[in-house]
Amino acid sequence: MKKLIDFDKEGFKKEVITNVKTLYRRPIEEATPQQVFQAVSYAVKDDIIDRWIATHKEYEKKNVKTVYYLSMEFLMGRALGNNLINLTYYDAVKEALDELGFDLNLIEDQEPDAALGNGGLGRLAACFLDSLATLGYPAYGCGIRYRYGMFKQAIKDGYQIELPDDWLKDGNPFEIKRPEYAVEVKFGGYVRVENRDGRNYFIQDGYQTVRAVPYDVPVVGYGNNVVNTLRIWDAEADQEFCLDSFDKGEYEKAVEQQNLAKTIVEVLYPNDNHYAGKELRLRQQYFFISASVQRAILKFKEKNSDIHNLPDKVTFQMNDTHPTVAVAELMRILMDEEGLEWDDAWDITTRTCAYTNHTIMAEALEKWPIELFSRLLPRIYQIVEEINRRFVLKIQSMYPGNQDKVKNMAILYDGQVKMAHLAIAGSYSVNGVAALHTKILEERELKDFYEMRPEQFNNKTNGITQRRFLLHGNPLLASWITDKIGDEWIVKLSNLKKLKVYATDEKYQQEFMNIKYQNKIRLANYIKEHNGVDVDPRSIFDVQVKRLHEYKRQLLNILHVMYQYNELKTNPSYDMYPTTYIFGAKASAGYKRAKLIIKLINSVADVINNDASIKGKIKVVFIENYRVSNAELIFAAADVSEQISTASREASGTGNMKFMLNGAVTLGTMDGANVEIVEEVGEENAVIFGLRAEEVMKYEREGGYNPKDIYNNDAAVRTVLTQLINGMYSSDDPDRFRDLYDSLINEDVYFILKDFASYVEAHRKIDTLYRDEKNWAKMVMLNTACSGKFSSDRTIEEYAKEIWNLKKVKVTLD
Ligand code: Z2T
Repeated sequence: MKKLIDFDKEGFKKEVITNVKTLYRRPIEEATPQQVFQAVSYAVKDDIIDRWIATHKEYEKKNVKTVYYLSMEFLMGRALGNNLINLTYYDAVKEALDELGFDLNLIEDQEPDAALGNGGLGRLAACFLDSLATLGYPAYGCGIRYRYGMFKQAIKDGYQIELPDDWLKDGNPFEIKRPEYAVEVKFGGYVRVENRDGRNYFIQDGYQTVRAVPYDVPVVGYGNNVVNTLRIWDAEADQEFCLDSFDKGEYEKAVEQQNLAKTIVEVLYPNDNHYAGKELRLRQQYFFISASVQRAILKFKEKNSDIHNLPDKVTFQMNDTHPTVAVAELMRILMDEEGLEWDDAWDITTRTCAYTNHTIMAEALEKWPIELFSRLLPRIYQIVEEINRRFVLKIQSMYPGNQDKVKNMAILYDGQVKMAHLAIAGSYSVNGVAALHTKILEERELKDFYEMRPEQFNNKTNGITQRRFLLHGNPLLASWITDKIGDEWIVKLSNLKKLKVYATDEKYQQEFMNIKYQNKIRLANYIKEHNGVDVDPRSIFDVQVKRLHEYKRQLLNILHVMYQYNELKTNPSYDMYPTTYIFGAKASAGYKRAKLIIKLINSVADVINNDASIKGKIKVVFIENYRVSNAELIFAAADVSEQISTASREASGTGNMKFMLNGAVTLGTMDGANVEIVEEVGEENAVIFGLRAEEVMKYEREGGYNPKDIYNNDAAVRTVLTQLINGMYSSDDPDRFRDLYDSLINEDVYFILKDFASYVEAHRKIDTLYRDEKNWAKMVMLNTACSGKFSSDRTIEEYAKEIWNLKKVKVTLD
């Protein structure tokens, strides 16, 4: 498999030298690493372009069905290394650069992450694009070209500071602006009716318009010449309108127009699993959806004469409810521009749109005030009203006289537009992202919708791409695996099961654990350089990296660290294996409690890391600015994977899969995809604790539980809680963490105290297991060996067959 794509090393070196010369008028010896990065990227792009053109020629020739993955977020990370990997000449380029006197790793470090996403949902979209291209499925990713992506996190005095992510400042060598595909998007104004040939047409007037201009980013498939497109939209002022305004002397209007365009794509909202209800966010949604859907229809019409065939050629997959205005926008285009009647348009729309749900967290549900929605999108609102009217009629005919059903399922209710209901009404498929999550949707959250149309519901357990998170992120393990079982795992991860036979062999155990050790040294060096903290690579690396959210329970983790520290200090017989607790997490800028938890973690780190009396048994490290690029280092170096969400709350999780793939043991609750991880690897090769989802939901139905019972009965818990408010970790301000204390004592909605004892026990078990070196090695090797299911290639095959009905395409270069 290695030599899938030819590589001309001398030619490549020449091209890099030429690029440095023409871009910077410099000889290669004097080029900065950033300049070399640019020069190498342009050389790589040259190879990509031919395949990109060939791919689209093939798609057009075959007039294939295409999926449009509509997403507000694509958390792509860096492109250069990934593109080299997928072009199958990463090692060759490394060699070529060596010969020119540069280290590819350092060159890769010059590239900013493309952080156009928050966390799991955005990274999933990026993994899906990688798998779609690798499997040869025709696909577009459609999103927004945010001027500023996910903020850069700095830690100052233990507090999170948000800094702007100026990711485009040096230019983005891989993107291509496509002004020839620009379209207009209309906001505001009013709707009037015009009668033409005896049919009423609805016309939006008095609107403001924004020009949507696409930038195309290549998505390279692994070793197969396929290059798909991520199309991200930029907003520009409408030039003609502006000129017109200048003529009339309406200078202010013109400037206003400029600003409207600029602000739309200015910044990614940094909320994970949280709906903030900002008008600008709705503008962003309609902006990229209108542009994407318009362009998709125009493209369809180039090759197809009958709009009724749209569902045979196009699927719009909506990544959560954020793109759900697509349902109404498609209706608008079909009726107002293609001249179809309602029933026809609705039939086409509901055979073209599909919806993925990513959370059951109530605070994430999008419910737009009708006042705002109708003012910003008057024609779209009219259409939503009619969708709702007909949908409510359907509910009433199925459940005569049952007002509860209308209340629970209507799209318009209580002065709000409920986007999830619109998404379900307008889609032919509704899927959850892990088996447990889908079950909870069917049995609880979306029960009424499931009962109305059970065949609409399906599960698609998430996955991750092994190309980035093993082949690129963990080169030592990748080549060890290839030595053992060949390299087909790169495109067929289920092959990893062939590693099972090595898991009990001492020689191979040593090789595997030595690779883990090398990766721990690599991470220790990163931590030393970025945190100034020394960590011992021989200690257990216990890692929790993910967005900071109460339901993910980083607080449970750090409370346990505080507990262990107490044991070390007060219990002479307490013995623990040296452990390094590693955290990485961004908190949404407005999420006070989450930010306080970050401060607590850093405060605990300060105290414990500087207490010589515990002889380095515990170290706590908070890795600043956790993101895709440093995640690759972190997963490779982890021994223990903390997946400790309150059961039922984490829809799937995908970090859990990246840890497993890289040979870490899951310490987790029976939540999201953890359930399936345990199913694959076996209970004895994971450490599971805490309430089960059923139990959590039962408590909730019965009004919660009483955390004071635990406070009163568990002395260790009492001590730890008291330390939140006695200044032990906040001597300058003993009340700093009182909010956390109060929330735990009074409500504890995430069952942290309830699960505490069980979590302590789980950690004891990890400690014991780790000391048994051979068994531990076997466990981690089996985790890698059993992770095949969690490739996004498997996930995408399921979407392609069961939802999208896509056909694979082969691309050859002539
Ligand atoms: C997000 O990252 C997720 C769900 C959301 O619901 C929003 C965002 Cl930004 C609206 C996550 C889930 O929390 C996680 O469990 C899941 O693995 C991931 O989406 C991908 O499905």
